[in-house]
Amino acid sequence: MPKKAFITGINGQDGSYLTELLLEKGYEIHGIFRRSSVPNTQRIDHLVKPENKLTLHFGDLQDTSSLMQLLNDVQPDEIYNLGAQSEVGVSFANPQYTAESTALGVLNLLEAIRQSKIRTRFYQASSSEMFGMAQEVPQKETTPFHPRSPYGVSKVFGYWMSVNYREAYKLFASNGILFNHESPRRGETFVTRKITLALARIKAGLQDKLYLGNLNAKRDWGYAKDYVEAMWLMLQQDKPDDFVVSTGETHTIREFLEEAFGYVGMDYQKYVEIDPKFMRPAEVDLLLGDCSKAKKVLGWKHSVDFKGLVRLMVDADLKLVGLTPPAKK
Ligand code: NAP
Ligand code: F7E
Repeated sequence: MPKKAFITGINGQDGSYLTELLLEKGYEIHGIFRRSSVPNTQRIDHLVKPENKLTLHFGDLQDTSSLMQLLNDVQPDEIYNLGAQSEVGVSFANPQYTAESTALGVLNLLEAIRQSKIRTRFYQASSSEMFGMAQEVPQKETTPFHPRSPYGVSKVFGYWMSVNYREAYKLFASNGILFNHESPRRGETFVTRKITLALARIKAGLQDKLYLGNLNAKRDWGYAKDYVEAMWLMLQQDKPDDFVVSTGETHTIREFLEEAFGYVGMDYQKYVEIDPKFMRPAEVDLLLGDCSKAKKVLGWKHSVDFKGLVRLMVDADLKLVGLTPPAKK
């Protein structure tokens, strides 16, 4: 019998890479996605084919009774909770909505598991945003949390709920504390993808300027495809636990701009303008992860570094607008 996985947020960046990984491993996959007035499954459409054991169900983390029904029907061996309102900037504009999906959504799913009495393993998509105003550098599993946004606060709630269900009900629940991870499938409003897409459009003559906010914040950016492997590894362990997943390298947004524009022989300063509307009411200035525990216990390590990540994202967006990427040296 193939293992069964249930994925929330299956049509998001990570959901699509995780689905690919689990299909390669022979899993039967069930994912929930939300009804939308326009198509919203572009990231996984290529996976919907007869030879893949992939079923998409309409569902929402805010609809506990449907979650319970689905879990009863599917009886998954593993559950990956990737669904969330995941944009930090948007969470300041819509704090209640963010809390309902990103915080209470976790509780709804945990309760659906508990009440349906299924035996399963649970992965919670926790975030480096929980460290927020970082209390130490680098950040590891024992670093205290100090979230700086409604999104970060919601993720702290989801983290502790997962720990609580592990302790109270002996649920196999693990938190992946993932630092920023990006890819050509990254949403177009996150800063890395916003930069690489704008760069490609500027090069193609489709856009003149790129408007950004704070260029001084530092992030530990990795490649999403590497990071979904860490999620899977966490659920293959003998016991549940919490793990930081990161590259151990940190760079400013300005350095990302220099690397990306420099790669195609352009000077970002000619194109980038600061628009205060992209500044956040409270910023996370510096994130840098120490993933020694994931390396030691899971045997995980990243395969793509900062420069490699920038280049693969620029290459993909150049192709998207019909341009040829620079020749590899
Ligand atoms: P993403 O591309 O924004 O995907 C989020 C997914 O959640 C989308 O499929 C979205 O569906 C779905 N969703 C939103 N609200 C939902 C709800 N109420 N019920 C069910 N599904 C809902 O995010 P990602 O980058 O793949 O990240 C995956 C998870 O990891 C998220 O929980 C995120 O917060 C967390 N995380 C991400 C990073 C990162 O750097 N990427 C780092 C740490 C943690 P729609 O398309 O319908 O909106
Ligand atoms: O911002 C700055 C912004 O939105 C990164 C999510 O996946 O990773 C992500 O959260 C930095 C911030 O990602 C713009 O102020 C400047 O300092 O790409 P971002 P994020 O906030 O780090 C974590 C780990 C998650 O869990 C989240 O789900 O870039 N910045 N100018 C800008 N950011 C955006 N979005 N747009 C700008 O124009």
